[in-house]
Amino acid sequence: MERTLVLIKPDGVRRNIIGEVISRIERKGMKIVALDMRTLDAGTAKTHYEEHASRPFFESLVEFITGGPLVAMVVEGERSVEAFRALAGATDPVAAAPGTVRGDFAMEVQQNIVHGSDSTYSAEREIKLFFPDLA
Ligand code: RTP
Ligand code: MG
Repeated sequence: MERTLVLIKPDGVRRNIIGEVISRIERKGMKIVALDMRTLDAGTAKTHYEEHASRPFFESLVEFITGGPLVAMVVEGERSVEAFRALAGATDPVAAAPGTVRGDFAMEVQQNIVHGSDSTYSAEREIKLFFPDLA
């Protein structure tokens, strides 16, 4: 069964929509197999977003993602990487379709509520980073 790493970013936690996001994942038919609330240190945040290290928004992204508690989850299901990305919607919430998490709850590209791994390869790397003890 395929696994993906989902984050409810600090903006989602601040806005009290943890339950809303989890509910959408469960309603879709995916299973939460690990879950933890934590505040990321800068090192973990930089490793998580290392593909964006040279982008102009990197520093600001690290500041945002470490700026408060987030919820990290491992979500399991058939094609869960693609399935969760579809639930999340486009990166830019203004362009994200209504009915998606970002389309329904966000207006700014950085504060876009959720993260989902973008490939099975990324999922494996990110799950190891967030849940090193998970079997
Ligand atoms: P994520 O990695 O968080 O699931 O989001 P994504 O794949 O849809 O988007 P990605 O390109 O990987 O960007 C990672 C996160 O960086 C922030 N971002 N800011 N122009 C900007 O200021 C900008 N572009 C991206 C967003 O929080 C995005 O989700
Ligand atoms: Mg990404």
